Amino acid sequence: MGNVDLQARIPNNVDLKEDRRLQRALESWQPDYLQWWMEMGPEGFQADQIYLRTAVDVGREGWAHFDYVKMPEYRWGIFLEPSSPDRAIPCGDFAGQPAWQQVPGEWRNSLRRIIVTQADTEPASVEQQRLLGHTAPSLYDLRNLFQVNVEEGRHLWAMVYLLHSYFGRDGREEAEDLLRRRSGNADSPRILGTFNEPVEDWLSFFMFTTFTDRDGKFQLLALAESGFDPLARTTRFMLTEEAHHMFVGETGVGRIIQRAADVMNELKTDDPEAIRNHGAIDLPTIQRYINRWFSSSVNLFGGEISNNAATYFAAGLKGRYKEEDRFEDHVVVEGIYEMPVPHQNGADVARLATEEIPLRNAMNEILRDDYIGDCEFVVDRWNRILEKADRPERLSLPNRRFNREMGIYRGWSFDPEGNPISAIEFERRSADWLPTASDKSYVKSLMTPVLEPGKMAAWIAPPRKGIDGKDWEWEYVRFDKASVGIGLGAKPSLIG
Ligand code: BYC
Ligand code: FE
Ligand code: FE
Repeated sequence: MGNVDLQARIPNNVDLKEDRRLQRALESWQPDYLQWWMEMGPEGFQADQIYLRTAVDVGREGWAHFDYVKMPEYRWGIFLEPSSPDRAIPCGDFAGQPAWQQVPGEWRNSLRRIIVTQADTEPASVEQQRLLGHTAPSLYDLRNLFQVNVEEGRHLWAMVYLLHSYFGRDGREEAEDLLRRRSGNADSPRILGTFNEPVEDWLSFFMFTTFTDRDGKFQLLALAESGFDPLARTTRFMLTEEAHHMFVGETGVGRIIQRAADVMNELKTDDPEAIRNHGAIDLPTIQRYINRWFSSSVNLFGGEISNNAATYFAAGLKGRYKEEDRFEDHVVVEGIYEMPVPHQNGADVARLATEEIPLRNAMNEILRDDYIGDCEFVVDRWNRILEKADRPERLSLPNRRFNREMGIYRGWSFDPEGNPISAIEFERRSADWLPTASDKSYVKSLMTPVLEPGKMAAWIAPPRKGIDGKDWEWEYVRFDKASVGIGLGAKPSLIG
């Protein structure tokens, strides 16, 4: 593998110029990608100068280069972590054998399917977020949104490189289909549930980048343990970018909580109506958004008891989080996972009975455990904000069984503590637990753009610092004079 070629049409560190066929295939996909970006990428800001970081190297230091760029001119590239020549398959039936540098024939379809599923989420998230720029609370936040968007675009490139490079003709067809499906489209939706749900306001965006991008983190961590070495190496580099997405989400929600706490202290009340009248978002509403986006993201780990997951592990296609460091037994033919499984109870309330599931079949649930643990840390840090503000209120994660649409808990009702309840009871309480129409319309009513340097919307506290050593007040986006006024509504603060 060569050094980084930044001058090439497609920047890369995979010696693309040595493989003319592959280079031609990717260069012919590139204009389709750009067309998709113009149609489905951030609406209304494509001519503006955004202060973005671009990947220029994969080294521990200095891989990121910051500068103003117009998004369509962003240098989307292909970057893999360096290979280690003696890497072995970390887990499953072939643990210890040399890692695959080519696709193992027997698992070609499974591997393609994993890569396509991963790939599909990347453009989906860009589509879900495409209108948010119009309602950004500040230039700092606008810039962060676009940073996330261009990097999700690069993640699509990372997966398309694998499809083109290792899966021949069907890989090229899959790559085209990735630009054809559309988030939320009835005829050709994106593959996984959460990626078809609208992200219409910034509270949802910050919840999405906290909880849904964090599913991305854990799925990528599982793929980083793949015995198929090119997949492991590309996902390892993607993880370095993912960290920023979760930072955007966690600090975004944190700043909304901060603002709520400040207003409660100022008004000396916790009455949601009073908080709203003061233009902030009350904590019960924030809790309902946590419940909604966490429960949706928990679905993304697949079924609790899964033959697919067992196959992926056995074949060494996916490992566990930190497979090499955290486990002794990497083959896992023995061992059980004790799982509460719902049973019919005569009534429509589930009866949970513990069942012993062979570990390999519980791999989705094992990864979900790690994910939930990580989410708990996030909520702890949010609660520290309340603690520091001398507030008695606390936020929490709902139980994993709450509000599920995939897996063994689907079709049953549970309260946020995970207790089985009837569907009628769930219905009766759902306005306490999930965002209501009035929550949504209140949050939407706050979404008026603030796009002048140094200003911040009133429903969210400013961040402690900005990006790349700058203040948060800095001009992270420079609007193209010619386009101001064209997308009216988009940049009202600049008009007149
Ligand atoms: N929605 O054995 P099962 C990210 C399907 S996020 C709809 O339970 P399996 C990002 C499943 O395909 C990370 N369908 O599941 C974040 C199967 O279909 P078939 C994305 C679902 O296969 C933010 C059936 O249900 N990466 O990167 O063990 C912004 C039963 O399958 C869902 C990956 O997902 C769902 N939620 O596990 C940008 C990694 N869940 O066979 C980016 C790759 C399951 O009946 N994917 N199904 O047709 C995988 O490893 C696995 O496919 C899954 C599912 C973990 C998703
Ligand atoms: Fe991604
Ligand atoms: Fe992400």
